[in-house]
Amino acid sequence: MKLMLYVAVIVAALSSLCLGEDKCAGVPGIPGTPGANGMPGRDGRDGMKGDPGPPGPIGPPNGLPGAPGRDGLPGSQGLKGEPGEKGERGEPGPEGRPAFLDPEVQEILRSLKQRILSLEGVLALKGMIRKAGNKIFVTNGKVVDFETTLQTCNYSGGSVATPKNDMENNAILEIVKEINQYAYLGIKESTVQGEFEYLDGTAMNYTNWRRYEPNGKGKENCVEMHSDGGWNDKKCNQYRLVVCEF
Ligand SMILES: [Ca+2]
Repeated sequence: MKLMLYVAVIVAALSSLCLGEDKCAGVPGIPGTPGANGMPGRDGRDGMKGDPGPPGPIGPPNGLPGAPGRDGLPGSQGLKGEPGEKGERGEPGPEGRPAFLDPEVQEILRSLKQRILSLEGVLALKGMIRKAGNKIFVTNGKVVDFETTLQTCNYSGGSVATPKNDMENNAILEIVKEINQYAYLGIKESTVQGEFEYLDGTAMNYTNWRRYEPNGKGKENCVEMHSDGGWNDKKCNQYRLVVCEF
């Protein structure tokens, strides 16, 4: 009741103040009561995608098998297998021309012959071989008995020097004189005492015995060349220069 009285007093006082004036200031109103809450706002935009969550727990056994994994890396190469069966023989090729009609073969032969002649010329020039017709005589400079001479020449693919004419005898003589050593020849005494033959047993068609030779009478079964080119029958265990022919 006191408050009502004060308000009435204040209203009366203010009413008296604006007496005689055209306009009178109003009394301030009492503040209204607060309004009710508005409607909810619209939803905001979606936020950023979150991190993946941790793996889930292993499922119960007896589950279905998963998909097969990817192929692994290739392994190392295996061991070589056994050879297969031999194939059947193929058809024979076309018949070729005889070598003497084939110009290509002939050209190769001519070229080879020329190269061999050139090499022989080089060896002869260096004094390593002596040529006589189709024969080549050569020494290794060694001085050995007849058996070793035979083996040495055979092992080289040749044979003991065996002169069958003056040209061949002179070619061997050149070697004998150069080395200054007598050399055994490819001649031996035959089963007939005092008669000689080639090592293969064939009869001789050329001889160059020294005077009074052969004189061994069955005790000198080998033949040597002296430094005059003449021949002498001699025991086979002497040491003589190796001269081979090819
Ligand atoms: Ca003699």
